[in-house]
Amino acid sequence: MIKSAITVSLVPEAKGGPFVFWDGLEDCFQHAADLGFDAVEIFAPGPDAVDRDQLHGLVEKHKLAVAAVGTGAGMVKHGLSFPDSDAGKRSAAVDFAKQMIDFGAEFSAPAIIGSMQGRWGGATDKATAVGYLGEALNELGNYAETKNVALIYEPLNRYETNLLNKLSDAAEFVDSLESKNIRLLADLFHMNIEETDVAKSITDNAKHIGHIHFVDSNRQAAGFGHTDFDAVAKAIQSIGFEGYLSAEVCPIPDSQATAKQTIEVIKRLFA
Ligand code: LER
Ligand code: MN
Repeated sequence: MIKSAITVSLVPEAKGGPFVFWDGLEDCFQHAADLGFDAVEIFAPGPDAVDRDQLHGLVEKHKLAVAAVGTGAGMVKHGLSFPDSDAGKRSAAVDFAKQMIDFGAEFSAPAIIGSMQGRWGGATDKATAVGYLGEALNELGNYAETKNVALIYEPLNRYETNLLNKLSDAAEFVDSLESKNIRLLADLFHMNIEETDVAKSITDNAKHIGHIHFVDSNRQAAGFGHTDFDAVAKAIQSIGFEGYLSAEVCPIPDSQATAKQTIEVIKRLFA
């Protein structure tokens, strides 16, 4: 069954970023439950930043799941990425991601590798950077498997990474790795920039997709931009997707309107 999720950022440095709620876990869980979401996706500053007892309590109280945990703060807050030319920083990046996997796994939630994939440049050429990324994903995919969660890898648009931008390139890349525990994140905003046909890319890469960032062309809530959501929803249904449609969306005009619009569109399209 398709499930819905809404995002919360606990990272002040990410202000202006595509997260719906910004006022803490309690506020987000309350709104998510009131609106009828199934889960919350958490963007946290680090593995120790969240009071885990509080989070277990909120999950229990509101009967909501944790859909996924983002690792982007590793990059945004700590400057860590897998292709760093400094070996010490590469290994710190992998350690950070492992701790985020541990955090997510405590809530049966996968960790997402997005911004931490970094970029090539300077002392590091593209092939070397892609090699470093592959080594990290492989290690993290195997590590996540021991914790009974998948690892989610997210290709980003060209303005955020110069490594892998399209779903099909990312699919080929993860197929070349030894770990078979890596699923792709189809972020409809990045895909709007990079793919020729978003719906076709979803069906073409069906077996790899484990998570969806459900967002319109302008990074606002579904229906506030120009994405053809009838075609996208048809593609998502045709592949038998059973993961989360998670609203990683800018809160424009505000968090409440964004969340309400998202859940209404999901209910209409996937009734
Ligand atoms: C960044 O643009 C993004 O889409 C996030 O999901 C990456 O962590
Ligand atoms: Mn995303």
